[in-house]
Amino acid sequence: MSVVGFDIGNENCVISAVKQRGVDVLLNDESKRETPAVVCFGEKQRFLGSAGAASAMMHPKTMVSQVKRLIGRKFKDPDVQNELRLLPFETSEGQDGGILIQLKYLGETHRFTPLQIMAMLFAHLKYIAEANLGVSVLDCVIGIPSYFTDLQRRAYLDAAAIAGLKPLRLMHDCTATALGYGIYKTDLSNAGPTYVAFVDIGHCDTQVSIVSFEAGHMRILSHAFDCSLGGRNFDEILFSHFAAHFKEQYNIDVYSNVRACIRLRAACEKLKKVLSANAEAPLNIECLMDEKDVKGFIRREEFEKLASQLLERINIPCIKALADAGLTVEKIHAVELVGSGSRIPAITRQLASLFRREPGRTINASECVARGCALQCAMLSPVFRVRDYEVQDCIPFSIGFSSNESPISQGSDGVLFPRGQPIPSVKVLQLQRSSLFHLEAFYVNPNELPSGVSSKICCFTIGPFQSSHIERARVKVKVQLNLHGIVTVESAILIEEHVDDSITREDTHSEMSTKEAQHVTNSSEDSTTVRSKPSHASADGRPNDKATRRLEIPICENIYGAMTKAELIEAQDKELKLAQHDRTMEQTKERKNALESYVYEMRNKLFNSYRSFASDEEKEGISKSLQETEEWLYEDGEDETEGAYTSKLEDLKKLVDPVESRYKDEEARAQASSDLLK
Ligand code: ATP
Ligand code: K
Ligand code: MG
Repeated sequence: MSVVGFDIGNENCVISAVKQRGVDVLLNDESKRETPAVVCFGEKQRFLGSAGAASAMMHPKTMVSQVKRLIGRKFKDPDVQNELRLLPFETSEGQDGGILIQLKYLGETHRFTPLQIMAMLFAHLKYIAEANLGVSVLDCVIGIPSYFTDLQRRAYLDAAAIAGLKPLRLMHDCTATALGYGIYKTDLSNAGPTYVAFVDIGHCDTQVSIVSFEAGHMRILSHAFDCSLGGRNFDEILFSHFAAHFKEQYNIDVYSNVRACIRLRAACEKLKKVLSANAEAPLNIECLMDEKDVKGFIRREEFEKLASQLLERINIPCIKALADAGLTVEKIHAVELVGSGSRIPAITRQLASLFRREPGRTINASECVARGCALQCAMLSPVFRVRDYEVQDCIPFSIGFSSNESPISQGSDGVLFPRGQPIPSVKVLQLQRSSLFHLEAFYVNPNELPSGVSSKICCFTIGPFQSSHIERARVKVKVQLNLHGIVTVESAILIEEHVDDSITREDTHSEMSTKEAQHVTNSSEDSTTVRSKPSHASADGRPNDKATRRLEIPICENIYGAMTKAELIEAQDKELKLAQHDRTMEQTKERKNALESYVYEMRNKLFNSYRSFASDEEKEGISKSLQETEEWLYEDGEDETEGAYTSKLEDLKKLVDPVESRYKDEEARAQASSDLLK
């Protein structure tokens, strides 16, 4: 049993695990702490993570990256269209309006949703974790941006299910960072809460959270974000700068050449990193296009000037987060800057001037999310003991409910879970209904959402059921905002009051029939029982004039744009086949390598240690076979099956084994006589 945290980036993924002596970051196959978020479809197999990034240049059209930005989004969303233009792979619109990634692989055209690609990535990260820990990994906590919609959260859960993972929680990135920061903090003041601003600048986005820390407890006061401001925007500034420069100096238009674009972009990203540590940096690319080598140069000040608008944009989510938390900069005790995109020195200066204090750099900027997730996983797992520490997070979007087109709530807009609502939360709705009805969950305020997001979340069908007491049938619906930040309907119960007809009395909930509905209970966390007054005795103490019948009503959810159960099973099946194929290819490579090494090893031994144990005839025969096998490996046997390599190896062994056993016998004899002499 192990507990693992995953930070899935647009660019890099980090895996962390809680071990006996603390929280560790796990190394991948290349002994790296970060694994590129890349899935590449090669000629014969998939290459995932580092291997995917390494083979990207060879397979530009089947190199799939940046799926975190695409998952759970609509093809027609203008932002998505802009994204897709920058990506080298082909896409189309799915039947549900989602995105399909289209590519040729193993002689067939395949279509994958971003969710399926994400599942491949999850499976790869799971494999890395298992290889490291030596146990199977199931329970995990996965970091997500706070601005992820309900659909995107569900998509992550589905992707995890395809990969064979069980997320105990999807955790907002900054919350994970804050947990790692707060849980071991011992220098908190006793004079009220300590307020800390966390700013996370990644590859594509910026997230800001204001967190209140007290002993044994942390509470997220607000989340704000800019989902299209990250490290890559700074690359883009350099890219356009040099593209214009090269046009002028070399008369080449990089925009017209996909490969040149990829190479220049990669060079600009490198250049940006160099500028983080140096005052100036050169740019040299050989044979960029039209067989021209290009050279460039930029000073840090010049870069900062070009990027000044981007730098200013960082202030916006910070100011919003402060406002939502109801705090001014004077009240903030510390600012912590994380995410590798924040390594640009000018960003530190920008934030220092906004918050009027130097941002802290005490947290490991690239590993904090994964570490926090691993800690949370340990806290949620029954097999680990972690110190008691309460994490209270909240949602950044207001969620409303409506039924039959009219909002359900005290307010007129239907808000059930307002922005800032703690997760998890439960609310109980009381509705006057006597047969099947629908409940719609929706985002109340489009201004809170990233652009292009539909305000519809899902539709719950409550029923079928039928009450004969139309006037006196109430339905109690328990709605949950769960630990992942996803809305679900947990239960719906029909409550029928059977009234003695001879007594006419006011219905205690009559006001509800005029207002249609209202929500009643508002319990913060886990209310396991639906609260209702026992109704066998009336309020005025008269004996049982009514009896209550309770009936559980079936619930069916229709999540707009989500996978159906059948689709999920099909996707699991497909992933299984693809993974099996990769494994076969890996094993084939291994068998081929084994045969190759055997040939070299035996040729060497035949002329050295085995020399006096084989007759000339044997030597000649073996040599010939080794020679033939080697030639075969370079020609017909270049691309053979696992079985073919194995049987070739067995053939060779049949020839060599008698010689080898004579040699071993002799060795054993020599050893025995040397032991005797001792
Ligand atoms: P996201 O959080 O957007 O999903 P991510 O988690 O993969 O993405 P990070 O790994 O935090 O993102 O940051 C990647 C970004 O950091 C890239 O844009 C990269 O160019 C940038 N970066 C890395 N090192 C440096 C550096 N030394 N100076 C400037 N930028 C850097
Ligand atoms: K990351
Ligand atoms: Mg990140």
